[in-house]
Amino acid sequence: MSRKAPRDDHDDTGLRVSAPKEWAAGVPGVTAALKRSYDQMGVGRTALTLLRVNQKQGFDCPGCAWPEGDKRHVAEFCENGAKAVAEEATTRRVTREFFARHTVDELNGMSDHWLGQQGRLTEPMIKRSGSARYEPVSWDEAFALLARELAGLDSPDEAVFYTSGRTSNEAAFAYQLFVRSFGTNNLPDCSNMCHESSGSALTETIGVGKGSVRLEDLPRADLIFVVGQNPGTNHPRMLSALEEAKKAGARIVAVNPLPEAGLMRFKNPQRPGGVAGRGTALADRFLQIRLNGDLALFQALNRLLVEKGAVDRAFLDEYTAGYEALEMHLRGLDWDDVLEATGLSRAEIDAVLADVVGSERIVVCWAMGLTQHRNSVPTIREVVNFLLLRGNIGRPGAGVCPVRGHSNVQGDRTMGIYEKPPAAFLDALGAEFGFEPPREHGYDTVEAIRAMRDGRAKVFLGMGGNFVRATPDSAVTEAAVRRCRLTAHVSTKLNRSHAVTGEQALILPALGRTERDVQASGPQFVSVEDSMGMVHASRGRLAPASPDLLSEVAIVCRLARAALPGSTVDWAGMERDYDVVRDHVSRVVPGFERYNERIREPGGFTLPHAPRDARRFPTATGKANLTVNELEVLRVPEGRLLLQTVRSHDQYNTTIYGMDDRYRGIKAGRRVVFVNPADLAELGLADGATVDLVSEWSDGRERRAPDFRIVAYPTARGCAAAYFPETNVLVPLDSTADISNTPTSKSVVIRLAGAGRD
Ligand SMILES: Nc1nc2c(c(=O)[nH]1)N[C@H]1C(S)=C(S)[C@@H](COP(=O)(O)OP(=O)(O)OC[C@H]3O[C@@H](n4cnc5c(=O)[nH]c(N)nc54)[C@H](O)[C@@H]3O)O[C@H]1N2
Ligand SMILES: Nc1nc2c(c(=O)[nH]1)N[C@H]1C(S)=C(S)[C@@H](COP(=O)(O)OP(=O)(O)OC[C@H]3O[C@@H](n4cnc5c(=O)[nH]c(N)nc54)[C@H](O)[C@@H]3O)O[C@H]1N2
Ligand SMILES: [Mo]
Repeated sequence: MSRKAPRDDHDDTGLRVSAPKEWAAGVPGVTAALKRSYDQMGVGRTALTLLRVNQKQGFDCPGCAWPEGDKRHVAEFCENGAKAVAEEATTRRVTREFFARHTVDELNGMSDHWLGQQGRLTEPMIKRSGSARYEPVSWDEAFALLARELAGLDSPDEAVFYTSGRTSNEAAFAYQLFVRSFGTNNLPDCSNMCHESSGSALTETIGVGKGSVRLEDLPRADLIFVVGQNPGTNHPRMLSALEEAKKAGARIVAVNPLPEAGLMRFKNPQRPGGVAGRGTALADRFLQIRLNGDLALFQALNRLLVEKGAVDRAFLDEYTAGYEALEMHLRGLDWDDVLEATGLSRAEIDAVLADVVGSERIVVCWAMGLTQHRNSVPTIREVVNFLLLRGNIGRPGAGVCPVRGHSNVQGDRTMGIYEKPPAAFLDALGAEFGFEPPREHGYDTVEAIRAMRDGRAKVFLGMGGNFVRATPDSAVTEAAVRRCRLTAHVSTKLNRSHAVTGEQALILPALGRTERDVQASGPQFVSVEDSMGMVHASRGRLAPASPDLLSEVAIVCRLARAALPGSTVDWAGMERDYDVVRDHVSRVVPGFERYNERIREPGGFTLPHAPRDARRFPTATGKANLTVNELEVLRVPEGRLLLQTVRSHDQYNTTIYGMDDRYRGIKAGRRVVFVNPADLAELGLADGATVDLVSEWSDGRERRAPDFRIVAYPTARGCAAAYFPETNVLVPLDSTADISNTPTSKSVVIRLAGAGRD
């Protein structure tokens, strides 16, 4: 086979590896952020833009969904937030001349990094049937084409409407209304690949699919678990909150196969103390767990709590259901399984148990390390058991804290971006707009790919995101997308989804968060919901990247007018004045009463959360449900490793900011695979060798990602790590989490092949 990896290692010449860092943030963080901002935006624009991030009169940082809190610093951003802003506020532009110079196939030959570095999209573009290139198209013609293709389908269910998590509440609400007025619930979103497992587990157990912790709970906690999360890179502002909690006396337990820099030690760039010195040691305890070992860990802790009688009887009796069954199940726990699955010693587990028993108030935070496995939903249910056993939900300083990814992914779901909408939501939507919304559940992300692959879906519209690159099984997904009659993307930046297209393709360039949004009634603002259920306004200040951009709200409303000529919805009014959208929301979505009034209060407002606010659990039993979760040890065949696909420090999902992963000691390259030195010795492989990653799955098909450099790294035994999206080709489409259907991007069985081996 060919030894060449065409588009990804493009930029990898000069890869350098050094020892991983122990600490995160601090001065290098700020310097790196400013340097990248100057490169992309120049000095004046950098100052103007970064000072507005997350201020009460400014815009919401597009980086992550971590909340802002009441006391804002002058510079309420982090290195990676600054990179996200610089990516959007860049002064580079992709013009019609650019598209005339490059065929679509040529663009597909370029790396993700190169595509993103070309700058902001500036005008609508079309790739017509049979043409090799994009050419300019008017907005009206673009909407007319979409309308024609949608009208030509045999059923509305032959169209797929994807959403990424940066879309504002206003745009998301209008979008789902359009899609349901058109007649389908095919509304997959990035959440299907992200925190879907959290939503599934929390809805079943506590009745609300969102976290129960607010920012002010962290400093009140005695013990905080950070499980399957790398906040130093992905939620850097969370480190300040953890530092504050520590100062107030909390202990922190990090559970992770990798010793992630930010969890070990933190230098706060917002304070003078952060500049010099060693910073704060954050984690008091580091449990270097094997991939997929968390269900076993929490089940073991629960077993010990029950055995010792260290449970909160009064709470369990009053608020929960299912204790007897859980107790019986836990008594049958097999300790050999626990030690094998976790890779931890009994002494390590006993030590954490002592922390737990000595703590009145406990918070568990988690992210993708828990959600992207086959048993993710049972794992998160077991975390809920753990908290419920000692009454740690619905009181200050305690609770569940799933840390969301995209800055408005939680809000989009609240606004109805969901392929399985609850009946009450559809009833309210239908009553408000006088129509009968479709009731049948739609496709999630994985099902949407299958439908396109099998010719059951023919038109794809993406509201943000990078569908072909973020999804699993890249070869399968790309072939599926290519079968469509039309693929269209509402985007700010060029990405691979513009280069892997259906027969016809549209690029619909949108305003970003940082930009002024002026409609016929005057300047507009939008709103977003953070990871902790706070809703607040976001106002851009920069001049738009091009005069031909439309806001996402305007794009939806104009598309709806073109595609739904008989619609009685006041699309023009919603486009004219976003207050009109918010008025509708206030009557459809519970918790948004007086939306327009409360969103104008400084800092916004908090959505109600029954378990958090009143220990009320709106579940089937009316109580918080303890659950019985079968422990199956994920055993990997001889000579194989379990691979997790992670983010480097220099990327935002599929957007590659740069080629370094500073905290893990990687410079100028991304095709690396991190493996424990003891595993390398057993496999007879050496640090620095080049191998192919070959994924082995029960369908018998081999999936291969060629040419990765081995990096000996202190990860847990039997485990490997490599960056996504280069490794998405290895994740089988049908390998998904039970119940949530999330691709298992954190447990892929691989072998290392090449250099004379296969
Ligand atoms: N700068 C930046 N910020 C981001 C993003 C970005 O790409 N760049 N992406 C945003 C998005 S959409 C999201 S969802 C979040 C993602 O935030 P994270 O979830 O922090 O992102 P990942 O890089 O996927 O890291 C997964 C972490 O879980 C650990 N892990 C993996 N498997 C297991 C396991 O089985 N058990 C345990 N205990 N740990 C495990 C990994 O070692 C790693 O530390 O970040 C958001 N913020
Ligand atoms: N193997 C593997 N795969 C994964 C993951 C993993 O850990 N491993 N993580 C998964 C997760 S957690 C997620 S959330 C998904 C992410 O999936 P997506 O959300 O689909 O991907 P992104 O890379 O965040 O999308 C980036 C694109 O969004 C567009 N964009 C940015 N800002 C805006 C905006 O304001 N408006 C509009 N209209 N467009 C905008 C830009 O054109 C940019 O190119 O990936 C998933 N895929
Ligand atoms: Mo995500």
